[in-house]
Amino acid sequence: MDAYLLKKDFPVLDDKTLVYLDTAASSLKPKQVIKKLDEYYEKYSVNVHRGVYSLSYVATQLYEESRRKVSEFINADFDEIIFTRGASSALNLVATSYGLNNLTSEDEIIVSELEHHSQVLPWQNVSNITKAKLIYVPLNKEGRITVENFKKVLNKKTKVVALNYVSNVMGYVSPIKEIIRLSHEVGAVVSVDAAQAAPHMRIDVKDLDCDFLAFSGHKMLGPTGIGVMFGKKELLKDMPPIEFGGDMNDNVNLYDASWKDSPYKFETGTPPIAGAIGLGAAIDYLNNLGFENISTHEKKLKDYAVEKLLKIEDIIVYNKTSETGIITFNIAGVHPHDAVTFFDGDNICMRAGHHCAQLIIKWLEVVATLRVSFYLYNTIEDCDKFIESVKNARDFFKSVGF
Ligand code: C6P
Repeated sequence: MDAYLLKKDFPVLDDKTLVYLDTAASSLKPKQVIKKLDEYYEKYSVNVHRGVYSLSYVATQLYEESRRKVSEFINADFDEIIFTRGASSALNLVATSYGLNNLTSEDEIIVSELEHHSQVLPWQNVSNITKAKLIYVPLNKEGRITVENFKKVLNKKTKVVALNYVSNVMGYVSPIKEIIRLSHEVGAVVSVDAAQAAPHMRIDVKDLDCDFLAFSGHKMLGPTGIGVMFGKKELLKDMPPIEFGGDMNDNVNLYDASWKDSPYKFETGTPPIAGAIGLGAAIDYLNNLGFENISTHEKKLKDYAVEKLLKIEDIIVYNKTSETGIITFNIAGVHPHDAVTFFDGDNICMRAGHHCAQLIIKWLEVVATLRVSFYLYNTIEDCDKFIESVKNARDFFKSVGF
């Protein structure tokens, strides 16, 4: 895999001075995906499932073809793939439809401080309404979820386990397969937040045996406004829709109505057609490269950058042992928002703040952090520019008395 060559696929990188290190927030989009979106808008930009004319039939075929691609991408069945607005709405769908209808005050929900707000807040809401108890897995001293610590909180009252596959702040890969196996032993269902996993590693929902899994298209080269919720069909069958309206219904009477089967009962109204088609193109692109190549490349860049970062005075790296392409760090005494403004001056895009994961930021006992996230289009040259900018930032802020 030649990242220098791949850069040519990404129009935003026509600006050769730009160093894009914020893929965990959203990836850049290759022209292969943009072309597919253009094609839909230029040639078939009509609604799906409704029109009894050829153009609508073509649009429907393209939309459903993307569902097939997504199902093969994560080894699910076709009707287990629900298109949503993104990972957040997918995770909310699980909590609202499954959680609100299956939990009582006798039950427990396991989450962790390592979660993105989109995984923890929907379950806080379920807990507030149903009075089911929210239980946090104690993190180990590195801030990881471990099987050993998970066993300490798992018990017969656990009905739902809602955890991340990869943390968006620490980049750690959770031992999710073993967590799922243990959860099933006590009869709990597991909802996996795979927003930071799907862009970087092969996911096999059958091998994991997870009950639900969510991710977003825009973090994996796809368009914004499209996400995926996977659910096992035996669970989806009994789950009620959470939005009502066009296309999700079967028979409608004055005072009641019936719903289509999954996935359609969860896809109310005109779906994100272009988004789904673009996501299919993104999956083709990733499959072509192969996840082995992608993750090896990201890890190489991350290890290279961490080694150099640690040689700079006043740099604190919070996740030295992470297995993925995310580095979370600070320059001692410098607010991350000041630092990130300095980096922007060097045309380097990276994130500063709590990364929509305040619980882990509080756990780290800091106000915010800087975060770099590598992807397939980043190069050693990007790392070198980033390191140079960090050195300059550190020297500048020290010189003005920070
Ligand atoms: N994290 C980040 O900069 P949406 O925004 O719905 O596409 O994805 C939500 C989400 C859920 N889980 C995890 C682990 C995530 O990282 C994200 C999005 C971005 O870290 C934006 S806050």
